[in-house]
Amino acid sequence: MTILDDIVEVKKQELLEYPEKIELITREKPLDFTGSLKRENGIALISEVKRASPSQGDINAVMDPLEQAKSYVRGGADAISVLTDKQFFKGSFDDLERVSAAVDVPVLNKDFIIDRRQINRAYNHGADIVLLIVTILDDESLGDLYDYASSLDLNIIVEVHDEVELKRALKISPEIIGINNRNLKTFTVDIGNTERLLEKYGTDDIQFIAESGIHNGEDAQRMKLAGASGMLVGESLMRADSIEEKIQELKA
Ligand code: IGP
Repeated sequence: MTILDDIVEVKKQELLEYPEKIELITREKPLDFTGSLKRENGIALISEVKRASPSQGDINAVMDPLEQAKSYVRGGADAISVLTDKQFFKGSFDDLERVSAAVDVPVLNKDFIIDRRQINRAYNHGADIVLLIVTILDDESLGDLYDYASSLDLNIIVEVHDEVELKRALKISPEIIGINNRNLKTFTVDIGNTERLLEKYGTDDIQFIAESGIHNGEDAQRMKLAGASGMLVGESLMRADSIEEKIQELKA
């Protein structure tokens, strides 16, 4: 059993407690995220609100997600990611809702989605972007959840870690693919992963986002040079003394 198996098991248990149907609320259309990725100069930054993680334990337990997100936006973040998994990341849908109500950039609901009802929940709590992690889905559910999230006008990041997953992702022709530099089964992190996959599969038809393990300006430059349109950064922003300086360094 890997930690990822444990997480998916907990998600399945949680889903047993969900109502059979989660009604969608009436809300404004999700904000477009692809626009900020197409920007000619520079690489878009998705800044993550991350209290804790299975690999790091508590990262920053004292911060207020709302204040953190506001600092990210002031610093120049193009989007905010909010973890809603409770057991492993100490996040919540309340965090998501408070953040999305307070910022005017797109907000990503970071969770482990295996069921349409989780997408409804993300939608109802103000998400503009959802994440679909290829390794926890079979082809059929990946296609189904992708189409369903698209039908709600949500932006979708299809997350892969290796070549096999990337090939599976390409079959559904997604607009955005996230390349996770962290192997969720072993926690090994290597930003060379984005470089290797983009060297072979990079194309202008898809916006690629480099995820995880990006700590400084040098790492960010490597991701940009590799051809990433965006990057997702959690830990190093959560631990930064000055968020604004860190963002400047990453986006320089
Ligand atoms: C952020 P980091 O190394 O900067 O804290 O990573 C983000 O990429 C990471 O939290 C993440 C993640 C995920 C977490 C990427 N994909 C899927 C949970 C599930």
